Amino acid sequence: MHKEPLVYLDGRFVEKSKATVSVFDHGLLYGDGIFEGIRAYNGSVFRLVDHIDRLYDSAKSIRLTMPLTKREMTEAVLDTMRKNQLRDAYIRLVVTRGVGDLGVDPALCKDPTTFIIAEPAESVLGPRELRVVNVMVSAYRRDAVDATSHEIKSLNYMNSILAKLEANSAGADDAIILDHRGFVSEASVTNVFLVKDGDVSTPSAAAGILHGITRARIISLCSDLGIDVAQRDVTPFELTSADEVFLVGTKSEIRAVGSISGVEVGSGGAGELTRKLYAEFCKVVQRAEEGTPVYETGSVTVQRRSPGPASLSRRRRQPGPLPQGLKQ
Ligand code: PXG
Repeated sequence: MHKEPLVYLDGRFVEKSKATVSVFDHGLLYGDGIFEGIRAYNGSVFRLVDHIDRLYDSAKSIRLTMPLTKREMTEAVLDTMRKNQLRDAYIRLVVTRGVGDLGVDPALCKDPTTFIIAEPAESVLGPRELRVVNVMVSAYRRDAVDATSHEIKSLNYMNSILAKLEANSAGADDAIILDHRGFVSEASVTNVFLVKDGDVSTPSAAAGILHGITRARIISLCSDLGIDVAQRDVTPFELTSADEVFLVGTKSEIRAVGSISGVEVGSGGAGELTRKLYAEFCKVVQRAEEGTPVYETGSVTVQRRSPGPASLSRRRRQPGPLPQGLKQ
């Protein structure tokens, strides 16, 4: 057993205290990089294929040439879990533009820096009560889709940080951020849903949201329950007059909104549908087939894809099926 957690850093595993990057890394100097925040539940990395796909979409949009194939990146995530003997974890996967000279030009950087941190994390789902949070509407506007859009999961989080600071000083748990038109976008690190007269809505991509993986799973969960979710423009008025509002994200999971800028939402507690979705989501995350298994592949149904490079896990005796839905 290692004394210190091990961090994946550019193809090697290094102890946490030694896992450092250069001060000339453009991820630090300019926020030039991308990341994913991922959870593992009960030995399965939840929606890992979706996270890897989103990471590579982000990379493409910032013209970052990834140092690993999707398959190798997936294995690096799983290996990080294994090296730290984790089953329930929060994983941070970061790829920066890499070390370069001073100067914003990405062409100054030769090789991207990749690191993966996996820490033990207990889910707040399940045994604990659904949390109710009080939020405010931020004075900061979400970056537009033709600006530093949150559609790209980049290392530039100042827009969310400013909104969070504002919430902190107002004594609110979080802030709802509007887009440049005044429609609801998202909260600092979660997507927003509202329920009115049984109809469920969530802001669309046009509002500059991150294409949240929890959001997508909640939409499909609603569909399984026979509920259509409208992805549309949502006004701040609609939020305060909704029966229920809730926030979803990998780290925060599901949180009910009790009030918005001092105005109570519904009865001020968690609404009926929010509770129902919470109960269902608690079950969803525990299902191995919802993610990519860390320690075995034999016991779950996985989608087969064509065999890839031979550089796969040393732990697997044979190539075996690719993890859930994995593309090259
Ligand atoms: N919107 C934004 C802006 C986010 O950063 C989400 C929505 C939810 O997306 P997922 O795919 O996780 O369902 C995020 C989530 C944190 C933390 O500490 C979370 C995120 C980023 C940074 C920190 O909770 N991303």
